Amino acid sequence: MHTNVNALFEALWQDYIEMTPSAAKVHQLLSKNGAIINDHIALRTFNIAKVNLEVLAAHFESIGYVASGDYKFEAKKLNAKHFEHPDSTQPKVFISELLVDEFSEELQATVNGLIEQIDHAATTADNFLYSGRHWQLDTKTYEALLAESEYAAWVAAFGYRANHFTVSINHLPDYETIFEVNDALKAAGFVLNAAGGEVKGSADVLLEQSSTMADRIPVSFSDAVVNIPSCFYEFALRYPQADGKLYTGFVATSADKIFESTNVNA
Ligand code: OOG
Ligand code: NI
Repeated sequence: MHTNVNALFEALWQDYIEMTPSAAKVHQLLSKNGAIINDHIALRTFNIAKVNLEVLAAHFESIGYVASGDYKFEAKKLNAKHFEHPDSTQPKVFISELLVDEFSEELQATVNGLIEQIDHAATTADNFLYSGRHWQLDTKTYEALLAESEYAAWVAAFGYRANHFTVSINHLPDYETIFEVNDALKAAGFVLNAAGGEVKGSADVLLEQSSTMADRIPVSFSDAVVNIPSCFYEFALRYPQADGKLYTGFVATSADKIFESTNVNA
């Protein structure tokens, strides 16, 4: 496991921009007058003991991150937690896991078959969180997963890596509102996730979020190379709580729609 927070995020970022060609362009567009501060990153996994949420979380807990919120997504059959670092300038981390046992016998058998192919030692290696796929996958299996769960298909195709980075709008000198950010993105030709409206949340819930639709990149399956949605970029504006500090949690009804930024049939 990494011992240095910055080294871990730098490695996650390098992998993420390889998966997400638009991210470097968005980063450039928004960072004209200064560095970008990341609000959070997100990772996805299956709730199988070898690779569950806790296994991913251990990589962050070992460098000081603390579990700070629990979320449930009943329709998508997902659980999630978010983690915070004592140094509040470090990105928050949102980790979700698919409740595999709530799906068909076929999906369970497929996912167990993928996870069995991972070398156990790989899950605690320095690079696990940006190590990608550890298994063979053919297009038929990908399509079968997709029919039951967009999320399952995404993890099967991409494995372990940041699903998105999130720009903190609070720290962008040139933008006051999320609408200004969205307008700049659309004017530059980026496509936003409109599920539930382009802006998820509101000042009332202390968090507004928007995201691009995931890029499509060529992915190698065992039988073909196919363009499928990879990763996306998110934008978050946080509001102060009664105590004056910015809200640091997530909003499940908004997150539910952010997940759809990697949908294939969007
Ligand atoms: C996570 C979706 C939720 C947020 O900021 O609410 C999320 C995912 O797509 O893996 O990131
Ligand atoms: Ni997010």
